[in-house]
Amino acid sequence: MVVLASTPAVDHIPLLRSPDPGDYFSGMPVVDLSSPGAPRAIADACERFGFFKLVNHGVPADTMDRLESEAVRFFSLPQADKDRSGPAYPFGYGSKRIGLNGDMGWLEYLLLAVESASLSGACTVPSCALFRAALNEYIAAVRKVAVRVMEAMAEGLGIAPVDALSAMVTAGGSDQVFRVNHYPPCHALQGLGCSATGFGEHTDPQLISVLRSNGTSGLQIALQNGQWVSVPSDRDAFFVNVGDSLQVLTNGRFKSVKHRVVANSLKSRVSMIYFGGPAMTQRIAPLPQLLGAGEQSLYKDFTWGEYKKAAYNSRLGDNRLAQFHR
Ligand code: GA4
Repeated sequence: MVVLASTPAVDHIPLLRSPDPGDYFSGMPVVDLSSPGAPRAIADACERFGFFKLVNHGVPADTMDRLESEAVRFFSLPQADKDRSGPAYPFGYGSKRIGLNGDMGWLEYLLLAVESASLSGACTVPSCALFRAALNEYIAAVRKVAVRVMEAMAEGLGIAPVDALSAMVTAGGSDQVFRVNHYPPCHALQGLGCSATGFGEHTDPQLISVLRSNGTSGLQIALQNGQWVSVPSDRDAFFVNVGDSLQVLTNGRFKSVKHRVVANSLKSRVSMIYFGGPAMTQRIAPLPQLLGAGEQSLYKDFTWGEYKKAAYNSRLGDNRLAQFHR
């Protein structure tokens, strides 16, 4: 493993090799949310990859651009100002440290709580009114997209009611998180043929994650054969991930996708991600409508609260679902 020479602010960040350019994800499923074929295409992509690109989602470019510029403005503040918005846990500004168990990445971020369709009142960060307004407008819009996608998933799976999945994130007490990530360019690595880990490989514990980024690439996903492929960036589209909880609800039919972010040596990457999770007491078990005759759950029974606790006790790259397999 190569390790960056340490500077006062930068702890040791593990590096990884850049993939060959040929490793771009050529077969990426692209779903048009406005098309009648969307439910089938979404279910198919979730079964094959646990991941797809979503276009014609209806969120105005303005809503996305406003949040991006507010985020860029925030991350350009002097470090001392940003640190006043920390620590990241339970919610706030964080830099380089991910989670509570020693994971590191070449990024800074804001981790924010969502209540219903906007920032939770308990989340006093960020304090800037314009940034908060941009976040609230974006969160309301992206959450609607997540709900429409989950309804389409139910339709694609052929289950009723249509809100069998989406009701878990719209229910009172649902555990929704929003994250704004900034991956600064890692100039030190320019021309060295390797790149810094922005966010190490992991699966998302929730049901669904909806990501939007600026035009800088860096996101990579693992295909089911273990091959890593780079996802070409598209600032007009969303990228949707199946999370661990949705894998369990579908008894393994949908796959939670392993993904990671590699920092660029020249350009900043800014991404914003909505994570839709259920209420703490929600039981996470295969939906009865999806179990065939005599089909057993592949997983032990657990609640989202139990799974979340286990996730926060784990390292980023751990296979968190393994301990819940029957
Ligand atoms: C991955 C998905 C979300 O970004 C997140 C992450 C969380 C964190 O950054 O605090 C976790 C990670 C994520 C999974 C395992 C634990 C918790 C870091 C970590 C090591 C906010 C989430 O909910 O789980």
